[in-house]
Amino acid sequence: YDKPTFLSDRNLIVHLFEWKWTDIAAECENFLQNYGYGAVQVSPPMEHITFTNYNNGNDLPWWVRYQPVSYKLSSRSGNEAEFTDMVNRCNKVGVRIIVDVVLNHMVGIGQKKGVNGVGSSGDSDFDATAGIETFPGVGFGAGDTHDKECDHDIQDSDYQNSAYNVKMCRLSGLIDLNQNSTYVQGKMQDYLNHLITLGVAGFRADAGKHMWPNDLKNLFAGVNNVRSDIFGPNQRPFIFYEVIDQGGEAVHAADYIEIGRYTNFNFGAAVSTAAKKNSNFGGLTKLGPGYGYGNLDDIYVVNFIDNHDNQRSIPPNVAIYKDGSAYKLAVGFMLAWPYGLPRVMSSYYFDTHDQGPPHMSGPYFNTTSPTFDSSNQTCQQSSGWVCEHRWPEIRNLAKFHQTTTGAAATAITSGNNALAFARSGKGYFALNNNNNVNFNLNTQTTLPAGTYCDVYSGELVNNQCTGTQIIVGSDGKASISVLPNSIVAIHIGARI
Ligand code: AAO
Repeated sequence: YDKPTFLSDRNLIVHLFEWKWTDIAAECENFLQNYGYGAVQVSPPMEHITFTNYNNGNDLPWWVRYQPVSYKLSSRSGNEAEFTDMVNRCNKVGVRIIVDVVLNHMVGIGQKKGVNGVGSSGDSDFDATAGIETFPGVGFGAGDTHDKECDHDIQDSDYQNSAYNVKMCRLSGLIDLNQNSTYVQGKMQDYLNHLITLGVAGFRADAGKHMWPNDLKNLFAGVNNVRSDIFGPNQRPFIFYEVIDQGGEAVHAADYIEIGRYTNFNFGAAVSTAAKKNSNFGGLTKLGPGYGYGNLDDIYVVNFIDNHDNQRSIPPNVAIYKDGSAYKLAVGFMLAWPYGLPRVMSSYYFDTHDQGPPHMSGPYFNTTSPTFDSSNQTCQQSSGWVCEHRWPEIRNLAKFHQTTTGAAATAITSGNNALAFARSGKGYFALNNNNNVNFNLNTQTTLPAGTYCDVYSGELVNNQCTGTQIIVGSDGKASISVLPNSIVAIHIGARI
């Protein structure tokens, strides 16, 4: 399950958080396929809770997507026909769909009110017999939960002290399903197999930390291979588990590596700390297996700078789109440094934690589409979508990532808040995180002689470089001067 089911030179995920299926289909065709993005992580597609009167009826929080009501493909992002069309159109241009699957739980126990008309005022929210825990759309009831083992919330101290409670109790009140039951497994397998039949490539298992690895192993063993007409014969779905483990936790990320990859929160934390100038960026050339706690082998990790949760922490402990050049440096490094499978975050602008995606003034459920600047391909701020994945520096480093696939990091230089390395024969990357001094290199690039376009300060447009040009001599050497808080990146795909 740890092998990405992507095209071999497109080992890069973009999380199009809260995008609609129709917009993702167009994005695969119009943009992603051209910049080396291999897969889209989509928001949970199943039927979810909804509110009619949230924020006076003016908004619907994004996190309703993490409260399943049934496994019908009907959500704020679109219906089953639209989902299917998206999967088909993205696959056709070599971009895979990774589905965020919420298997740990159903809705919040306190929020069952209003779902299928159950729990109207007067009922106790915690009274399972009142139908609060009944989900006729999928066929789950109170007996399919962990209520017998634990019918209260996970406590903060459980994260350090009790793996049992983390897995058996409720994650912020969410009705906790029993994945050990063959009946529950069967319902989930039906859902996952349905998605596979439609052509998806794999799954992000939400709240993986809160499920037992052995239950997950049995659950996924009953899931079909991905479609052979798209992926070739005998391919397992690609699966990664959301497990937050930065040390000191009762649940370890390493418990999950037999059954797929895990989300490596250490990576974004380490790179962000450097990008925010709280550690020496030059030290990150050691980033890989064994760096800090829990950075395991390349094949076990999905790396990212920020995700949809921690970009909303106050203040975020990672770099996010609001951090400008620090964010570009962090994401740029992730895309250039050969470790793990990277995932680029793509957001909408937000001011408050719960704020939902851009939508019509009413009904709130109608998410609006990104609009694009025709000259530089970025998303227009007025549409509400940030689209970090389209920022010139990030999209061009995504191309760098693609072009340098499989090439080792060599000629590594660790400077003071600066670093540089070649991707043997394919590219050269240098980063300067100082405020006032240039980072000057006279260095072996490992590249063939020629004039290259720095794809951070510009890009090749009709074979004209809009940024700095770097000349590599016949000995492979070049003089490179990296400006403060900037990057120079050249690769064989952007030679003039
Ligand atoms: C909503 C409401 C709640 C209400 C609930 C039920 O906000 O007030 O009680 O409905 O009615 C999302 C939202 C939630 C939302 C939920 C359901 O974030 O606000 O609740 O949808 O609508 C833990 C889990 C992790 C989870 C994360 C948010 O382990 O799985 O919390 N992430 C996923 C999704 C997320 C989603 C869910 C799961 C639920 O990505 O979007 O929730 O489907 C420590 C622990 C972590 C723990 C965090 C936060 O982490 O180690 O396991 O994550 O705390 O509790 C440093 C530390 C690290 C710490 C981290 C973050 O890095 O080193 O240990 O900071 O603080």
